[in-house]
Amino acid sequence: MYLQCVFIVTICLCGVYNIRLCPTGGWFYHGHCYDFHNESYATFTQAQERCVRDGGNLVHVNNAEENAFLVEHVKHLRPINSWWIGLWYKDTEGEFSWIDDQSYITYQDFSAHQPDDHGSQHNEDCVLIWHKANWTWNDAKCSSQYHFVCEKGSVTDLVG
Ligand SMILES: [Ca+2]
Ligand SMILES: [Ca+2]
Repeated sequence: MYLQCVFIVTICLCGVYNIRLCPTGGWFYHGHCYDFHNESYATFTQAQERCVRDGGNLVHVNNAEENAFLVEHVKHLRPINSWWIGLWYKDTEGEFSWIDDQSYITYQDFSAHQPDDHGSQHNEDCVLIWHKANWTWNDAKCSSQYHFVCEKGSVTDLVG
């Protein structure tokens, strides 16, 4: 009975949010699987290492729709905190780039007055979805610890 209820509730919630689970765990969205890690806190590097170990990368936010999918999840997960995404200031070329394919940003959702590099003190080189500004983006210190989201390739990669 308990399991039946869990199953029905899961089906209903997934129906409402138009989401479903990946065959290997995580949330399925447009052919990719997403793992929301809120069980612990990690630095940007630790987070990326964990994502790579699981066969993915820190999430590459390609467009507003994918960003909305992420925000819809993270704002409901507890404890409330910020979430690393796969965007960082890898080098001194003056632009943020995505960690999975080194591409520069075409879409971004930075908060007002961000990125600010902490008042130009040059110590904020990694980007997160910021719980303190309605889930918009902020550049933060890479050594700070937050939750994080991993994104894994296509479903055929996962099941093939
Ligand atoms: Ca993506
Ligand atoms: Ca900042």
